Amino acid sequence: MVDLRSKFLGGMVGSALGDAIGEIAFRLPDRERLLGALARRETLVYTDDTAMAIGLAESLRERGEIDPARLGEVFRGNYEREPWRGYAMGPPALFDLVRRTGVSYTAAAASLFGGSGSFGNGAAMRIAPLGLFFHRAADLYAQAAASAEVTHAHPIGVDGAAVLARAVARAVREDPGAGIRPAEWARDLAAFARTEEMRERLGLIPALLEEDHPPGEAARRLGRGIEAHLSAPYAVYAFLRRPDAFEECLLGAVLHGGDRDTLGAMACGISGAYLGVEAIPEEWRGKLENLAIIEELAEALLARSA
Ligand code: R7I
Ligand code: MG
Repeated sequence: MVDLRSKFLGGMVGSALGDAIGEIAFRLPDRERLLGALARRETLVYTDDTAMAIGLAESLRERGEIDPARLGEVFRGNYEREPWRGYAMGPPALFDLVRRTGVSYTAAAASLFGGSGSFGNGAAMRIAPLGLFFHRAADLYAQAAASAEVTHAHPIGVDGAAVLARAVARAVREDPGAGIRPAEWARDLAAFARTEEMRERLGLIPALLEEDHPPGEAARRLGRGIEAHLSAPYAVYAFLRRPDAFEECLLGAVLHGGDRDTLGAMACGISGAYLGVEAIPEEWRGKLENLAIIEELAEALLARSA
């Protein structure tokens, strides 16, 4: 049995490594070249996905709950300190709007994209700390939605965060020694989703697993884009195809095109929370930028959630 501490560390470190290694895979989208580059690199640098996961973890550590106003402040402070992390256009635009007009983060987020809010995968990519912290909560959807709406007001953007949160939370509760039933997992997540777009894609996963399609084919069918419903399902698939092996989950997530860093962050947050931190190759862990800060946050979340 993997203990809770290992699972919290695994979820946080796993998600950050999926992000950092996924980013490298944009330039080296081939298994052998990517593994070779990872062996040579000294530091694995993460992107906005992990910067925002850190912000979410910091805010949960401080408040013990989702406080949207505070979460927005923490996100904005971290962005202003490190604007070069690779943020898409939504978050910087809304931080600017809040600074100029004084409206709330949730109001600013709701005004983006012509008033529909963002359906980008940005609320899902950062969700690992929330899934860990609330791994036993009955109101997980509401908690994930409250964290999402600080930047992503569109129901699909929210749904991506909620589905990933449930996957991480369930991964924490499952014993890797006992194994999981991947198709049942996918059906459970589809039933948890609240938008047709997300349900439909998640609903394709059981057949894709059963017919043992190559991951590239699954990526094409499920989507691997920047939109929440066209990336969260493939990240879930990458985990469910190889729940037994962190490294294979990661390579499956990042080697088949699309939004590689975010697919890696989402898939590997689940994998790390399931298998525990010891299942993550030590060589990769040791090279992760700001490892001590990320580990400390995982420990603090565990202490505060207990
Ligand atoms: O969701 P978000 O934070 O982006 C996350 C991605 C990840 O890959 C990160 O690694 C980073 O690279 O970016 O940022 P948003 O700007 O909210 O959403 C991402 C993109 O999705 C937008 O810039 C738009 O191109 C698109 N998009 C929309 N397009 C039209 N209408 C999101 N919502 C809409 C919409 O409502
Ligand atoms: Mg990124």
